[in-house]
Amino acid sequence: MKYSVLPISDPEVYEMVKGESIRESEGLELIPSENYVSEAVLEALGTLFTNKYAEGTPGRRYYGGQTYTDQIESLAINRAKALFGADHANVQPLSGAAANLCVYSAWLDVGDTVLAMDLGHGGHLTHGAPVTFAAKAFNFIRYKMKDIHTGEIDYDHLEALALEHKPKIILAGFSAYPRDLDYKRFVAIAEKIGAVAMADMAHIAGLIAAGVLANPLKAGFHVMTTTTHKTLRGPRGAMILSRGIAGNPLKAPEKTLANLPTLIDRAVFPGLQGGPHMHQIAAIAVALKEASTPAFQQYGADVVANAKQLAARLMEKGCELVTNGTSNHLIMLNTMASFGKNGAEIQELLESAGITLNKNAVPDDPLPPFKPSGVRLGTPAATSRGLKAAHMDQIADWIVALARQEAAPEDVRKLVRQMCLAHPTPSGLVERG
Ligand code: DSN
Repeated sequence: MKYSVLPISDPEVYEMVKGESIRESEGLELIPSENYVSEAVLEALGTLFTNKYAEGTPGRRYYGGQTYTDQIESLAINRAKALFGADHANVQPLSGAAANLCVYSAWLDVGDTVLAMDLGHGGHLTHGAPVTFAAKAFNFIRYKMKDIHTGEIDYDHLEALALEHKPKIILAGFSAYPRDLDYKRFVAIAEKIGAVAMADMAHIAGLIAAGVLANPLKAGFHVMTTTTHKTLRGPRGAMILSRGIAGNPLKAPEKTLANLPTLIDRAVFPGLQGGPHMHQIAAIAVALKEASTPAFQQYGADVVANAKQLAARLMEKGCELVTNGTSNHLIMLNTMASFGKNGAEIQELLESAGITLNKNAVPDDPLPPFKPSGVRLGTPAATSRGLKAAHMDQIADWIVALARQEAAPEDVRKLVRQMCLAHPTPSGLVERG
């Protein structure tokens, strides 16, 4: 990408942007929640929609001058609804954490109970980890995997917890779980107790859009949150998708399932957020169009095929993976069991060879979060630059050789750079234009 004004007006910032573009171009990104947006998404993100305040929803704003903001937000909403088969979409949440909090505050009263996946078994911080504000306001109880070797959720225990505690929300979703969920089972349990079935699909929204993984809304979930920047390959941001039609958000409706979309709109604004970031919404609209193409369906299939190949090769080399493999885009590698090194050591070692992933706790980890027993890695970004199965084998071999100190980081770094330069990122290097 060419920059003509920034290098002159603020060379300090320009040098940092350029440095990041070199890091992304020459390094191998395996953090499973990261990806590379297209140049079209980047251009939309850099538009003058950033100048505009637009509190409210299309057609019902608190400020004037909304001709194009109404158009762009309606376009993003309609594309989101079509792509995910939702009746209603709110594209204003600034992040996944905000989106989840908006759903909690739309449906729950302080002290109400939510049944969610245990953080240590793959759930997410925003699903009520004790350090969060949500955990102060609501009562979170936990379900887990029945067997960490297969990854199967303990659905019988989940049902028993639901019947005993009568949660108002049953939450399906994860950020460190390498398998798929049985959404119909979640819905059946939620129906027994009249709970809202909520899915947080941040990690796999792109795979759902591509038709590679099941869509919770189609299985009967009431509401689904997602970020827009992971497998979905859009800008940072989030959406809340639901069943049912929204009414006038200016009037407080009764807390019924039929009113859920209106309750959500009111929870986003004025409940928890102010003005939406319209430049971000413009870029989300572009990403949603890209995600509705046959090329994106192929991308989703390739992400999962690559992850399965990477997992298979790591296991062939003697590595221990949580659930013994993957069914989605991510892999949980137990580095203590595989190499006798904690996740932080492996993260640092691989980074010195140009490979980025993140340290992560493994289920029921005896080690602390800053030095946990494993790492989390995945294929969304590597697949966006066109890497295929043979590259996955090579990457697994590098990881194992580095971890076992059979290869020098500076040597691997050169090979990583070569592979990466042969498969450029969508926007490539930042240069003066
Ligand atoms: N930070 C994201 C992840 O890495 O999974 C989720 O919030």
